[in-house]
Amino acid sequence: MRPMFSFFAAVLLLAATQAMASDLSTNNAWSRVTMGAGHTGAVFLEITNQSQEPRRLVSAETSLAERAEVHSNEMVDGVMKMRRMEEIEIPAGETVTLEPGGLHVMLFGLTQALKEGEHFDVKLMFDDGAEVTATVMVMPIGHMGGAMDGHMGNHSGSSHTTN
Ligand SMILES: [Cu+2]
Repeated sequence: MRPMFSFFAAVLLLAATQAMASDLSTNNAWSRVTMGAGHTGAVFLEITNQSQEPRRLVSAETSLAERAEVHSNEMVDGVMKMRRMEEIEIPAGETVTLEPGGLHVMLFGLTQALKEGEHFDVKLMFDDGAEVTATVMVMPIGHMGGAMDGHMGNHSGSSHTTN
């Protein structure tokens, strides 16, 4: 019995070590062009939880904004309203997508305008103490999808007519 027990203990330890290293990841982080300093912005991305337990996104921060909050968009009496979330749960083994019209990371008090083609880092903090840094691509106004979707096509006519 004893060697068998040690074997399982070693497997569990290994699994735990790997989980700590890389069980939360992000993909396709993007934001839209904004106006200048003091304005707000929103970050959208996919968060994947490869662990065996649910994880919760509890806060975020970036050097480009005074404050970042986790928000949802909900219909209240026919009107779309933003609400601050205490946390966003990422179920075990699943991916949650923050996207326009739904969940997002809200940036308050931008230190500068977010300009198309630029990128910046946002740090996401989870309830288990994990921190994941996502690189956010700034996409044109009106962009709806991920950072990679349609990125190539948006550079052909780069005049400033969208404002
Ligand atoms: Cu918001």
